[in-house]
Amino acid sequence: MKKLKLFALTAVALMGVSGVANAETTLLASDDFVGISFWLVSMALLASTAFFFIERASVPAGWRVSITVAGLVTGIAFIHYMYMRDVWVMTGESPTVYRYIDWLITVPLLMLEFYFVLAAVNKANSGIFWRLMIGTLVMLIGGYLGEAGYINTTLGFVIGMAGWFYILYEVFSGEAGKNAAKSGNKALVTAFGAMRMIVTVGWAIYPLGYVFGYMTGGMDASSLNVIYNAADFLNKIAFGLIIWAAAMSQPGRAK
Ligand SMILES: *C/C=C(C)/C=C/C=C(C)/C=C/C1=C(C)CCCC1(C)C
Repeated sequence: MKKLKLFALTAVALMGVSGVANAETTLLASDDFVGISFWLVSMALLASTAFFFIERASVPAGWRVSITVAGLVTGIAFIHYMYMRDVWVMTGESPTVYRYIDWLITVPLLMLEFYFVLAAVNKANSGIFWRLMIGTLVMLIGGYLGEAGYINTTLGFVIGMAGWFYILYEVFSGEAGKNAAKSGNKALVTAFGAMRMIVTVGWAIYPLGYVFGYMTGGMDASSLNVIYNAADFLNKIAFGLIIWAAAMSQPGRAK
């Protein structure tokens, strides 16, 4: 059974690889640095997905679901990066639709992490997740409408920023922030603080990319994509690693 599964996985992986390698136009040019950044991030996402799913067994039971979600985030992003890379390498255009579909799935999962990390230690109210979810939707819908040209780019930016600020309010001063502060659990307080820094500093890279891509006179697809790719590397992989490190520092982990 195990062998059969491995075989099926290998077959699927090979199909994906040959699909990319067939057409001459899809080969990566040696001076296409944006395309190279798509490649680098996709492979890092693949490696972290394997890492999180394997490491899941080594953390205390209460933290396991958080590590699973971290692996889902990088796994989902890996698949999207395969497509985004192809769009970029073949057309030289920003893969905006794939990018936002990826964000639409992975950002709510990252928000779920704040809830799960709180729930790993104490009882947590699910209202925390729903409020973070509303902030996420406002942020991403505003950004998408602006980037895809449905509304004015500045208006899209303002709506997106409002959603992000709402998320920051919740994790710093709202119920989520207060719960973490009064939990009295060292691993949780450290992890929560680091996750909050990522959502503040790491996430700030996205609106910067948006500004450089759309608002500083003329649109620059190359810098926009390099900035977004670097941000995804940090905010998806490092975010998961922070949770993993906190979980590993908890007493009672499996040896
Ligand atoms: C894994 C993907 C992540 C963590 C994506 C995060 C995306 C953002 C934080 C996007 C933020 C934006 C604004 C705050 C305003 C301008 C529009 C956005 C959508 C780029």
